[in-house]
Amino acid sequence: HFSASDKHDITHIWEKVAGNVERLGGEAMDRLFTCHPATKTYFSHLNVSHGSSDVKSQGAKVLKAIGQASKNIDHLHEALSDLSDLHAQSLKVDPGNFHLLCQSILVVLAIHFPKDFTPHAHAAWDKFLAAISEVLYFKYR
Ligand code: ZNH
Repeated sequence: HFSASDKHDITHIWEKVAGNVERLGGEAMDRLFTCHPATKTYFSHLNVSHGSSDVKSQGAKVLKAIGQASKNIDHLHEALSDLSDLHAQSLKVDPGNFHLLCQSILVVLAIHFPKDFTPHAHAAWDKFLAAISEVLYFKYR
């Protein structure tokens, strides 16, 4: 359900993110923890303070997974199957939190790539991140 132009916008912005996953991912996690402090409880074993290396490495992992997903956009369930098991079975992240992280990621993209982040690109990325989230909490049911 992604059009050719959705895919173009997703890939185009991902290529700019790819070389900078620690910084951009860390920023997205920082925004998540600052705006929604309750989300920090899932990471109580990590150092969640602003700019910590744990925050950067967690952010990098999340963005890399999103980059992998962008290359498998027509079969996200298969591509994210292991990650879906992890979130459903071990981490048990409340599904309501996914939307909050997606918002943080969109804000980071908008700030860093203002020219590329057109309304169409915004819509495409919103749809893409929502589709990833859906796969990650699909196995809860
Ligand atoms: Zn998650 C982990 C992705 C969301 C919580 N994650 C993780 C990882 C990845 C991810 C890749 C790593 C894995 C391994 O290592 O193997 N996530 C992701 C994505 C998303 C997410 C893509 C969306 C979009 N998560 C999320 C949320 C939350 C979470 C929302 C809450 C809030 N995760 C988590 C945790 C973990 C993870 C807790 C673990 C950490 C550690 O290190 O321990």
